[in-house]
Amino acid sequence: MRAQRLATWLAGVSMAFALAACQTQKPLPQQRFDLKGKVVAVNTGESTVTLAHEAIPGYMAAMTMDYPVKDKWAFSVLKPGQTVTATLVVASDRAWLEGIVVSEEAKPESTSLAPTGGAGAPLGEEVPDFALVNQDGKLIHLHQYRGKPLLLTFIYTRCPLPDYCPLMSKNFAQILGQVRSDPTLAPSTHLLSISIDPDYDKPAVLRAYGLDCAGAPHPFNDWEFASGTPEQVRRVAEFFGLKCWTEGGQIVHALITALIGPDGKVRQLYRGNDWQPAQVLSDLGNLRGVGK
Ligand SMILES: [Cu+2]
Repeated sequence: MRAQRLATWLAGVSMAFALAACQTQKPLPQQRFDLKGKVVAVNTGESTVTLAHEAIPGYMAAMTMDYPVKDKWAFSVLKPGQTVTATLVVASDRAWLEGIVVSEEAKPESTSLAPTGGAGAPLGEEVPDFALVNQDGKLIHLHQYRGKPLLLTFIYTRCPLPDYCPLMSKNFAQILGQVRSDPTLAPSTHLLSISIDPDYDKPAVLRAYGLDCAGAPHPFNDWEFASGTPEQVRRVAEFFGLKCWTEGGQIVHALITALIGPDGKVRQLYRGNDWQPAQVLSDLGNLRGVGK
């Protein structure tokens, strides 16, 4: 374990030198922060660890999120309930943990931290007519989008990690750009980003965020940003199997994106953050003519 940490550290040092050498081109893109928190879940298949961590002063509030971990040993050593320290590395388009050290073993009662998010709606399941409130403060219902494909995801505007919510919004912007320029997709695709931080993401906040993401001239015609009461958001999140709840004031946070057909049924679920816009566009293309 120690050898691996040393190797990681050395790799970091040589990278710092390499970056310093070409500093005339770009400023140092990586930031590193000390992190302390509790392991909530170990997601071996996704190579991530769900961590409920303390605040990083000046950078991010205490929260619970999935973090990529590159050290393979971590997945046989880490267990829910352990207290760990680590370095959070934030590069321009991704973030991950390095140098994880278990500072305290799990106490028996701490297993109650384990996430309870369900498996999510099976493909083909009809999506209920969930009600939400959009960026204009207007009540929306999911059934109003029937007759066209609906692509929805979950975000929150304050999310500071570039490969989580900001990446989802970046992907959506890319998909929207394609949809708008492809006459076979354009008239009939709607995007919806649902905030899991309803206390902070009021319509005005979502509107400002959406203007940044969706672009002119009619930013909200084909991409809306919505939230609602905590109960409304919880019900939608639960239906799609999003691991998401608050605990001690912290946002618990995974990622899921869903493609709903014109018939109002779940067509695809894209979990995590490694799905590509091209994949969604191809799935959208396959939906052409369905349910008309
Ligand atoms: Cu996020």
